[in-house]
Amino acid sequence: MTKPPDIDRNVGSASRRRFLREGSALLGGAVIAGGLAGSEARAAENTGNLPPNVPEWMKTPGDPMGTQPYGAPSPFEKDVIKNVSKTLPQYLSASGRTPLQDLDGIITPNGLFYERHHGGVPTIDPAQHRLMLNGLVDRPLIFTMDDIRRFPSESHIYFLECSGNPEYKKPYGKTASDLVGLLSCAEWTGVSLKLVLQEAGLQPGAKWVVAEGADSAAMTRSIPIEKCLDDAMLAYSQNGERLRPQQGYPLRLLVPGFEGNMNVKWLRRLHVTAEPAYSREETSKYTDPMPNGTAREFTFYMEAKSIITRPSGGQRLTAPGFREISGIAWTGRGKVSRVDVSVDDGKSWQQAQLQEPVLTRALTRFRLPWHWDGKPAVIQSRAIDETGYVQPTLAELLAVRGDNYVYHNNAIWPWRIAEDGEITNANA
Ligand SMILES: Nc1nc2c(c(=O)[nH]1)N[C@H]1C(S)=C(S)[C@@H](COP(=O)(O)O)O[C@H]1N2
Ligand SMILES: [Mo]
Repeated sequence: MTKPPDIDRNVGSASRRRFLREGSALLGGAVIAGGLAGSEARAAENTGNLPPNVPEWMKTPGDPMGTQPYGAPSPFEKDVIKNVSKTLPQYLSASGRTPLQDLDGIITPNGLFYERHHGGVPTIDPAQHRLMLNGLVDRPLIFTMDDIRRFPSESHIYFLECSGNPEYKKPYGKTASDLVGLLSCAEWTGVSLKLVLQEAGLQPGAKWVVAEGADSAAMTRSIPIEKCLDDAMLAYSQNGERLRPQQGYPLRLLVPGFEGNMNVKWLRRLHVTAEPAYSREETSKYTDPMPNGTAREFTFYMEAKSIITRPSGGQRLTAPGFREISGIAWTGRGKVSRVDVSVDDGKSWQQAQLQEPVLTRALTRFRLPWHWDGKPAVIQSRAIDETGYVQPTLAELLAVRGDNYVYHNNAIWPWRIAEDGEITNANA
């Protein structure tokens, strides 16, 4: 894979100013034109809520405090929900995707955090939950949740992504959520796993920590000791509040940048060993058969990836003019160092602006001002991470891995924009 040429940053900001001027003129025109014809405007007109009238919601006091002791989104946002497959059975082995195309910034609200589970979502009483730590340690220990919370805490913003995102054999989704919605990002609070392991004392020969969940799947994964002594953590909170049941309440393992599956939820046991467990999830699953008959297993890190979330599949551009292209990029290897965007089907690329701060193993938002001329276009983004790795096209990925595998698909996802503004998946 070749590295794209560098593009002068100043070009982007100069054209941004121009686009904004043209865009606001155009937008003004569109609002006036659509104001009389649009059905939304008609409905508003009927209720007399548009200027110069005083809207009805100003004429009486609003709802009293206390009708909603735990806040919820506006009823007008009722369609911003998890994307649950209607064709798959959604009980024991289930997934719900984050509606990435409807979100801004980099943090996923807890109610929209993607979920993936293999044995349903257990209802765990934290008072009866225990974490066992045994195997190659000096002192086997059992922790209550109170014990865990007595350790010094830390908070970090990390993304989490399922490595079946999307599964290779069905890259035919319509929306950003269909394609890469098994991806979310939160601020996690918990305790460094290293501290907890030190409390028990690691014995020589300790090379792996086998983590087991307290769900009916008893989902089990082996984590290399280097990661356990680095940035791995035991998390009990997510965006400031305790974990949601779907995210592993009351305690989950977080191995930042590693494939989602290794982040064992409802964590009940850490077994320190010399060898990996070769559990189901690290042999028959989450392993990629290669064209030469071997298999890639224990791949751990999620490679650099990005997607344009706005404008994106399922949305429609209503008029030519200024558009901000916005999307997210991430890499399990550290920080995103650059995102390039192409608006001409990959013929040329421009450097997008990265929203600060750019954090290690967190989502990074990128933006590029754009003027849609009303003609058919293919837009796409590619992420480059701090190791120099460049996100591949689907064709490049297939050339290396063949088409006989389902996990770890980090290909570029281009969107096709038709003349009427309709946006579809250009890889499908
Ligand atoms: N105990 C347990 N841990 C689990 C799972 C599970 O089914 N059981 N699913 C795994 C998979 S496949 C993924 S992608 C992530 C999903 O985390 P989330 O549901 O919080 O998004 O959790 C992992 N940890
Ligand atoms: Mo997963």
